Amino acid sequence: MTETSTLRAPTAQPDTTILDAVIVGAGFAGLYTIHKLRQAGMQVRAFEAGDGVGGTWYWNRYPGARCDVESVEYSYSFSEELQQEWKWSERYAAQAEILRYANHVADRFGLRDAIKFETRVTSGEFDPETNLWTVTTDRGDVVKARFFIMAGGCLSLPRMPDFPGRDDFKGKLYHTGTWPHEGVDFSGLRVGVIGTGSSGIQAIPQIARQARQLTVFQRTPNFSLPAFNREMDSEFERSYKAAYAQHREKARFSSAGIAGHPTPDKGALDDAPDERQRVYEGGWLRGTTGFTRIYKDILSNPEANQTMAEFVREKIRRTVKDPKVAALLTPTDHHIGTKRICLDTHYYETYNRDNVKLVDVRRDPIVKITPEGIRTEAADHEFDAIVFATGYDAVTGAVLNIDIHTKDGARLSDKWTAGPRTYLGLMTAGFPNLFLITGPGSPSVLTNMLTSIEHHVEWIAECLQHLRGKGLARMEADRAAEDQWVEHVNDVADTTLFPTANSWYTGANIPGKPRVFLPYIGGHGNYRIKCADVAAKGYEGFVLSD
Ligand code: NA7
Repeated sequence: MTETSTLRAPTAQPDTTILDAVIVGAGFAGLYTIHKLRQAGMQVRAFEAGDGVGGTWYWNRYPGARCDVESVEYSYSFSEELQQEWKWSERYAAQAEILRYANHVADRFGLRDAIKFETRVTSGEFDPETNLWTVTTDRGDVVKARFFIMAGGCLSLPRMPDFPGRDDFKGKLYHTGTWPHEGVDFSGLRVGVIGTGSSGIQAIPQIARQARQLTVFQRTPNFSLPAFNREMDSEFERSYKAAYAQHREKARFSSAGIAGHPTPDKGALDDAPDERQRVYEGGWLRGTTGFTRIYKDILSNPEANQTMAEFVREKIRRTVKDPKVAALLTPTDHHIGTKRICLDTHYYETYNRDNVKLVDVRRDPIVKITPEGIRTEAADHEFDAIVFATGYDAVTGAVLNIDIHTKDGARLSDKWTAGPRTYLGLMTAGFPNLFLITGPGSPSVLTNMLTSIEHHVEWIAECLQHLRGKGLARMEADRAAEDQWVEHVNDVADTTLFPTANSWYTGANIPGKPRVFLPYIGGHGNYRIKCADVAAKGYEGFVLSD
């Protein structure tokens, strides 16, 4: 049997096809994996919980949902025709447009027939005798494949805090990550929003414009910058597209997978205060998450960080008219950039509206959800609708939501009890032929996800072709290589300020989740070079066998 051959049963039942790969998810990672592996002549099937493609952009339909990476960068680079023909209408694309793009890609490259929709993968079992994975779903599918590929997303398992009484609420409850497809009309309603991360910060200004009364329950104020979103400038688009290949190459070897981010050689304290202020003003007006990269040491030197944090705090104080509300909205408990920095459109201005109220749940904690609304220690708040903008079980959630185990009883959830362990974020020792796209220990959520996704998919596709070419059936991370990588991931994180914040990057948003800095912060470009080097050395640190 060759690597690409398939076994077909004489009758349709049961399905004895041995696929080359089963892919979890049909977001941007899943779609490209289908395409790339099919191009290599492999037979693949993807399972997708939603009834359409798009992943994050399929689920996150809350008002104001928008990407914080510029649309010319937050898009696939693998097809020159695709990147030339697709026209983005705004600098930062809104959810609906990104979802249209995902659908366009699925149609243009004929990917839909590889996907079974409305089907969630529930388990995967590796048989060391046959080197095959048996994958099962909540719709009763049982399929066998040589490789099992996790493309379920880094921010795809929504987290609902377990407030007592949640089921008793008589109004409507929403989570930003599972928003109704038909949309929600908040006109005339009293609305409570819990959470002020990216999702809350994007949704709050939009909801405030519709709702009769909006109350925001904030636990931690976040640093947010104005996005200065605008319609796509046709001259910018033309010149960007003319040099697309160069921009993409720059992104691939940049720190965050974003060509437009600055690459400073100066530290913040190298400039005199006046000059620094000028630099910050200029950066502020550019409206980008690259703001925290204006100086090379913002994310590593507390003193440097403080100069930038204070600049943004002052902007908040100047925008919000009521000084008490401004003080509540001003972050003081973490270094700027160590929780994901947000880009907004009129977020702070929203608190100047008469119909918007802010509750600080650190001083006045939520006690329970009542049939009428939310009870805090100090008051009862009545609502017609409550929006949970409370985030995700990030990076590991979607992987551990599947019962991944081997026939001889090893379970991934056991192995990762004290935090995820991977080699390069791509594989985890003890679970052969299981690949993670943008897994823990890879740059993933610290980068433009599209850059990281394309890199991983291409690396994995090449790797599978290598195995096929050599007649090898099995690949696994070597435990010692994995241990070294995990140590390196932690060491690099510890040279930065990131681990000091209680963020979803560290798992701190989920009670009981081990506190581990989940992504690799050594820079996308460096990481890419490392992965290429590993492959060039015959997949150094992996064990390949037949
Ligand atoms: P985030 O960034 O995890 O934000 C969740 C927010 O919800 C954050 O403000 C949390 O406060 C708050 N939260 C969570 N649990 C509670 C409870 N129990 N009580 C009160 N407040 C709570 O998720 P997002 O969806 O906004 O963004 C996720 C990423 O998606 C984003 O970074 C972009 O990359 C895209 P906390 O800060 O934990 O105190």
